[in-house]
Amino acid sequence: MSVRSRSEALFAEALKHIPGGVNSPVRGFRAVGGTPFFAASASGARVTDVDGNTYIDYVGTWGPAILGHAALPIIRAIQSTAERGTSFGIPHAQEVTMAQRVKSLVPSVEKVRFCNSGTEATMSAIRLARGFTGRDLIVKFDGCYHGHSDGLLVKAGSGALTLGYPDSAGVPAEVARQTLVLPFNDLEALRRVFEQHDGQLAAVILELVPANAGLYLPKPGYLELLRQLTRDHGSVLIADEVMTGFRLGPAGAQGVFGLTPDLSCFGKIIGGGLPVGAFGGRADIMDQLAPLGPVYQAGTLSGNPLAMAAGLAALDALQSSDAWNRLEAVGSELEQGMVAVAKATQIPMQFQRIGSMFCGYFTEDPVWNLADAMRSDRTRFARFFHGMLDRGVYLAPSQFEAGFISTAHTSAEIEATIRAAEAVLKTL
Ligand code: KE4
Repeated sequence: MSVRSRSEALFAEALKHIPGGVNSPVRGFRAVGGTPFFAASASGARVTDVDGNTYIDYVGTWGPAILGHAALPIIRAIQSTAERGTSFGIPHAQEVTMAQRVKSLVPSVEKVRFCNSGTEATMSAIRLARGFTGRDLIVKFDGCYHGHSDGLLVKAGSGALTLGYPDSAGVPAEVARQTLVLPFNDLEALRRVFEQHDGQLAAVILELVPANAGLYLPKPGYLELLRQLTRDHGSVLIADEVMTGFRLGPAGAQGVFGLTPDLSCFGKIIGGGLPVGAFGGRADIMDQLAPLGPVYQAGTLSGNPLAMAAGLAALDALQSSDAWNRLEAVGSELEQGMVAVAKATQIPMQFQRIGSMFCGYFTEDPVWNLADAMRSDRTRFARFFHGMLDRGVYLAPSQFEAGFISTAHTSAEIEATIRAAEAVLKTL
């Protein structure tokens, strides 16, 4: 059992000043119980807490740390950029370079705008789709999380689901009514919503790989039907790739599934760990944005030079190596090991993975949607989480989050993780 007395003291102090002691709910360990540890430093595949305990990290600051923590190219890019100023609020070359880079990697992006979070990206994409179509209704899927803007905090995933209130207080009923929520992977529900609201749907927004209720995949034909229906009915198809973008491959999940959305949202990796968001896609839609068009969107720190430099350093490192293939290989090694130890210990676990993203559900059957995910044994998950943490492995502190592997994770980390899992599963 790791000693975490300094984390406990810090958390007690944090609770006096910050609601719930955290600046983002899912960090608070509410779903798994216990006190969150406080990070002191992180390097490569590991994070070290203020009590000196070191953990193999499968959260990776929720996705940005695809190169592992404190990756030298990113650190150097931030240092050298900061010496010339940390923010201008004036156009600068790096934001043009980053825009060119995003377009070169994601063919569906003809124009792109940067902002400061995934929430801003999806909120802005929705406003843009409404401005472009002149329609109000949007469709999302239960369990999908797209950040915390009012209209998207309806049957949301991630922390909202983890803490048990996917419909947040404070969202006006008339706003929530503009958001229709469907079960994911339900072809009939898709057809029905377009029949019932023909000509009224401004947009459909989705995670192509829902990873805020754990992680599950689109069934064969599902994305193709969605693309066909949105095209036939003049609705904007928005792919939320804040987590999957530049992680599942150079063109993210849309590259893996061969989908061409109208707009895409990004974040995380393209900031190299600094605050960032982006949304982009068809030029005829993007050009509706101010100052060109009537849809307003803005941000003091949008295109911040430090975030652009850090993000470009991350993309340079990914593109100049065999990173995505290595992430797939290490992810496959983890999956094979976890499936084997779950089988050996006869613990019902569905280990679901795509590339370097994964989730282990404690349930007998495969998970294809939120209802399936809700059938998993979260009490068992909480015990597994703490057992792994005590053995030096930090998983996402919620059943309704995905895990992330970085290029800093090697077979040594995977083997240590599998050994820890085998020991913990025997205690469940
Ligand atoms: P941010 O506003 O947190 O930068 O991004 C919101 C967002 C949008 N879209 C998707 C698919 C996302 O996963 C997120 C945020 N991801 C969560 C982790 N599941 C952030 C962790 C947190 O809320 O602290």
